[in-house]
Amino acid sequence: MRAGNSVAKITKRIFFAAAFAVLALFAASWAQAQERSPALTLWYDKPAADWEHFGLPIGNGAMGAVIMGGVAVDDVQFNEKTLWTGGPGSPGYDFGLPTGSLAGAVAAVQAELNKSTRLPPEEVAGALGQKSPGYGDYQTFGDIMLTFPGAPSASKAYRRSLDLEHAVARLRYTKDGVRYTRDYFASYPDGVIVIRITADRPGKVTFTAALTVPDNRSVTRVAHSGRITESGALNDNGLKYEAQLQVINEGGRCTDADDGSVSVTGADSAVLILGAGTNYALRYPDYRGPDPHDAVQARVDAAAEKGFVRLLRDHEKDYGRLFDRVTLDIGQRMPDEPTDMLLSRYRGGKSAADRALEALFFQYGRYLLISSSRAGSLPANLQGVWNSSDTPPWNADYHVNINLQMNYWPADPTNLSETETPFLDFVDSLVAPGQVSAEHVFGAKGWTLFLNTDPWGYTGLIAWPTAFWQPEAGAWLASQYYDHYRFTLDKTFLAGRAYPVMKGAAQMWLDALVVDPRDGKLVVSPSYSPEHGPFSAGASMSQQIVYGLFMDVSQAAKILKDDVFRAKVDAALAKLDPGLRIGSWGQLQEWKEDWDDPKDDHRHVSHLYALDPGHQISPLTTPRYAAAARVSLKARGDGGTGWSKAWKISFWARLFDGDHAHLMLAQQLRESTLPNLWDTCPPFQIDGNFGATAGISEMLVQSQSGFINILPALPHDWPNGEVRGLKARGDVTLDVAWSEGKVRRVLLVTGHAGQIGIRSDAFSGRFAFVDQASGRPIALVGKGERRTFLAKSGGRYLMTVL
Ligand code: FUC
Repeated sequence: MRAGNSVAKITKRIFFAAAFAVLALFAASWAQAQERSPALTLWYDKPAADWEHFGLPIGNGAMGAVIMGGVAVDDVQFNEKTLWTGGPGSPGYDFGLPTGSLAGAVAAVQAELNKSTRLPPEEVAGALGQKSPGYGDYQTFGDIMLTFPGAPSASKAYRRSLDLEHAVARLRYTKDGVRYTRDYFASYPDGVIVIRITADRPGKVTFTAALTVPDNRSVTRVAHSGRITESGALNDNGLKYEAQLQVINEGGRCTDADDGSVSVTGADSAVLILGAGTNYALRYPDYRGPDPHDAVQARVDAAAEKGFVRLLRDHEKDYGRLFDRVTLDIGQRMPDEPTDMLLSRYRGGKSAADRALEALFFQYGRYLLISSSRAGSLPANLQGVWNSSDTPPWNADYHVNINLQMNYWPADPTNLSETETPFLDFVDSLVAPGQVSAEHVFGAKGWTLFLNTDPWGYTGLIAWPTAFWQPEAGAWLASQYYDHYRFTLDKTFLAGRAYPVMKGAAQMWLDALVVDPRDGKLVVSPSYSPEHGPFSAGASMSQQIVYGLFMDVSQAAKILKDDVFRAKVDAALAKLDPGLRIGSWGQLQEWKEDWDDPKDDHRHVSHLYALDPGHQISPLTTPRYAAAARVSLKARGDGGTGWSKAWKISFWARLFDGDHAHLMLAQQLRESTLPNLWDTCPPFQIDGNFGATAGISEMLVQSQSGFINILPALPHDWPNGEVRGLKARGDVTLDVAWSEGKVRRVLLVTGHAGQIGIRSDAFSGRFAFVDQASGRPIALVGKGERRTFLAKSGGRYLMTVL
């Protein structure tokens, strides 16, 4: 009996062990099978506990949605980027401008500054600040509420993921042996958000779909033939909106209800297609276009007709064409653990799993940019396109003392040039209202704006003392146009779009700069270093921005042969204070006077603008200023908001300190990154995601100084790797491979014919440099680390270390 018993026990044990092993294998392979790109997938084993920390974003530029993934109730919050309160139609909207001219008040502040050198922000805001009635807020459009009767509130085999390589979010769970899947994506080619609900057994899909909106608008909602149409207008400004959700069931029944919801019962699967729009138009001064009904209806009709398979195929093709251009290998290995755990276990880049997070974070920035910035809509705002509130932080607007600019830093370097179109369209549209502001505030020609703007051409002032005054914002944005030209060498763009915007921004400063009685130099006055210190004349950042723009305009005018304007700008440049001074403790001064406090750790390090994104400072050409910038940066420390840390990645990269740049990336991941890998200021603010992606690209390739610098700031923690598809100024696409911290191979694909300069320490050793097409060696001119060669348009040049 005893022996028999133990044999039975052992057999039982073996049986259970085997069964367990099979189950485990099955579970693992199931988990693997559902991700096509495990290294580029964010995933979680629970529904989102809240929108901000755990929601997974999808978007097609104009529309966005956040996937929470509740099993029994799935709340898909969505946005359409033009749905804003404020602007024309909103009580008192005045573009931030008073009725009379402010030029006299500006002159009075200038006179006061000439006497007293510095003024408290409150005093200047008292003289120049404006109330901002009708400024407005970016709005949540509403929610698709999906309720699944009988579904559990939680499920064991639960997985919610976002595949960055295909831009598809997915939810999986099992109940009573049935596996349920929901796929979500936002299609740019078809202009809709698509959800598919399936089960692996027929007849198992049952749910109700409804649309909800906040109560700050009128609403009518009807359901007809599985289509929910919801329309109305915002109470604040009368902006019309419409959303349509088409539910298409395969098998089972679909019923419309009187309350405007649609129910599907016993289907094999169902597809939901959402379109949304408003009667907003990016057109000064009324900002109104046609009623959104026809366009929304046509889009949803066409997508419904096309069907899920073709919608998905075209979406993946469109998205992949952009995303696939860049790959990054820094020696990462993605562990099979949820992304929130990957983040919480992150220890600063020492392990292959840490590097998996870093590489994922880099590509996430590219994913977010493609998803929130495509031609035909507004640019990415403080939250990209994602916002669940009707009163979001900072109105989820366009701050232009760093934030909007930073959003577009990764566009050109990470080969996503097309995503800049909404930014350029938007800034173009600011010129007309910005001319009124330049005239009103300074009595100047040209255009500008100040701290912040909205989709309603707000180019005037607000009243917040420590931030409202940023008159160089127009110049900064205009320099970004020229930088886009430097990447693309697109002369049609330069002549037709960039130059008029740049010239207008420069014109404003030709008129508005004043002579500083201290030294006879031209300065901005009043001038303010963002959100920091007193008002003065000629703060470093103000001067560096205007100086940078004038240099750009002078070069552009030379290319375009606008000699008359070039002469004016060159004459002003000769008298302009460049905003570069080394102070008593070796720091780069933040103000014209040596007021810097070595203990100050403010998040803005604006006086390093000339280092990044400007290019007046470089360790190679201006080593003294670079050393001073380093002293300032060290003193400010490694803290700050998310965007501040992201900026510091680039600062350190441009000082060629890869380890410190990497440390800033680590700080950002540790302290300023939410479990869904959104950057947090706090709160959630997307600029830091974009800034970090740009910063990583700066660590690997730089080209701001007229030549391509290969691996200028490679950290010791990334000894081996390869990046493919980064862009350098001069229309060059690069692949770079390295090992043991040294360049091994560089492929340059040149879009334009001309001289290309390269800097690499590989040139001091043995190397081959050949034209890939012919296999023939190419003559390089120069010595040491810097070489130049004559590239063909469409050329491919390979450098190999021997
Ligand atoms: C700038 C920053 C703030 C915040 C705001 C939206 O003014 O200084 O920290 O990011 O933008």
